[in-house]
Amino acid sequence: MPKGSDLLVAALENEGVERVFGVPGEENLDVVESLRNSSIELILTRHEQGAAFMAATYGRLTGKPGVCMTTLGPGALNLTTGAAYALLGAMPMVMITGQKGIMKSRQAGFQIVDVVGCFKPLTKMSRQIVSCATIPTLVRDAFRIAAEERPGPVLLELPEDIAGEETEPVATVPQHPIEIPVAHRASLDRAAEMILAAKRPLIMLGAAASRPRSTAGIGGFVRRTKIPFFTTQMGKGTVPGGSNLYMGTAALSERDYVHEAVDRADLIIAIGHDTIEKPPFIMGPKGPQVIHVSYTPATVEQVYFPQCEVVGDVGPSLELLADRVEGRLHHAGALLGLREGILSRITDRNKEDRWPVTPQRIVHDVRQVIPEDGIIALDNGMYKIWFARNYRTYVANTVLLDNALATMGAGLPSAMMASILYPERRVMAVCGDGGFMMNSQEMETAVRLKLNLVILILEDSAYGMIRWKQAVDNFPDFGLTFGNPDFVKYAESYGAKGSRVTKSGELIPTLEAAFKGGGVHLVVVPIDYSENKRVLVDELRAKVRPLQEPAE
Ligand SMILES: Cc1ncc(C[n+]2csc(CCOP(=O)(O)OP(=O)(O)O)c2C)c(N)n1
Ligand SMILES: [Mg+2]
Repeated sequence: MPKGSDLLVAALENEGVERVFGVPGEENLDVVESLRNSSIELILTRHEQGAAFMAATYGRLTGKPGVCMTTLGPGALNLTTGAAYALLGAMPMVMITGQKGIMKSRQAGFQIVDVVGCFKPLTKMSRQIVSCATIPTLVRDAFRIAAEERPGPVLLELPEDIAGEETEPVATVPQHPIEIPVAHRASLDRAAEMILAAKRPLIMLGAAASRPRSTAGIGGFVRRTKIPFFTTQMGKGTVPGGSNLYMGTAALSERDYVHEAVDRADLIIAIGHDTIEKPPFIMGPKGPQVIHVSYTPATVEQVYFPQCEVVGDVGPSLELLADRVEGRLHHAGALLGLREGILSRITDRNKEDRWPVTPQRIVHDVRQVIPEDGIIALDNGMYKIWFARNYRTYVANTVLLDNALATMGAGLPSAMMASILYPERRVMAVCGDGGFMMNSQEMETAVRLKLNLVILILEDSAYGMIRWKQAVDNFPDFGLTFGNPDFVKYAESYGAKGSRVTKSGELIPTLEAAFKGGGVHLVVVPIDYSENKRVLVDELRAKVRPLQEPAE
């Protein structure tokens, strides 16, 4: 007779799950045994956070929920940051946590916290499984809820006595395809009218434009309308940045060079914008009109209140919108004249030999060694702004960054997931010396899995982004510096390779050799963060004047 855990694992197989990431506890041992007898691989990580970041990234890259598993109490609580990462980032993920038996209580309150309650505000659904008979339906529902728009995490708690209970066989619930409705004709007509009336239109690609199902239809819309576009940090790559309509990426909310175009636009077609991102521009009373095109309605915020919404399956809806305006747009390229100026000022000083290396040069050099389909996964730190702003992308989801929860510690695990999914592509994690150390133990997982992965560490011996903000706000320099391990020896102690860059001209050859050598290779390079103030504060303040007063 099957056990509850067999039903759970059969239901996961029914969902096409290939891997479960996690750190099991004794309450998960029946599930571990059922996994041993299944087609699903159990990937152990060295912290539950790593498992959650990997599962969430699987969801982000495939559109199908990634799965992670932990024990009760302490293990489950270590999933909270990963749950929030998936919730804010709209990444489908299923978390399975253990629990003490619910029919008898032989250990009183030992290790018991209300995990289901804890995860209610961090998930789309958080449920305890209370009987074997409901396992197939609950699992089907969990996967469906996690994957449907807006995607996100769900949690199923499986108590150990239900997991170990022998039961009659219960059939799995078959999957069926879900079609998303296309936007209503009236909203398409209204949007078309606004686009036809615009004198200086601009397209913005946001986070939901990067969903695997989004990308084809959006490229078509940009090509057919010939309206120039910019992206948010999480919208990079959906339409090639090499396109002659690319105006830049809004890494700051205002007063960057790209805002010279944004501030002059009279209409912004915001495709897939999700207000969990740090605002790419700030709507004010006198600002441009905004059309919100996405799978779900806009969230109205002080800084984002679109006047028109086109809600539905993004690709097909945009096709219908393009049908209405194609060939009738006389001002499509009105803002294109600003393009050269914006892009050339961004690449300023990106070949300088200065030591330590400037952020601009690091972005430039990384681009040289990453082919168009190669993937960089960023942790969170000051360099994220430089990469978002300066790194040109050609393929969707080739810059994995988190401008939603913006947590430190996800860079390495998300790169590991990309490397597992795309073993033939170059994958690099880009981390600060602070963020890397938050999940550096996953180096062991990466070595054990024999991944090919380069980890680039930008060393300033500080929580640089906060130190920068401290300086910008005129606080004294205090409390934000630290020491580092010898990163080369640290990598070697894991059985990985390690290299230190000692002059700026060495960065490209060191990275190139690291990729060619294969395996896990950590490269550490000192970074000169004086550029943060020189460019992102002084230069922009002097050169970019907003056309309108920003909203309060
Ligand atoms: C888990 C977490 N803790 C704290 C922060 C706040 N924070 C944002 S960036 C940053 C500093 C990052 O330092 P590092 O990784 O060394 O990158 P750097 O800015 O120095 O390049 C901190 C502390 C955060 N985003 N996430
Ligand atoms: Mg740092």
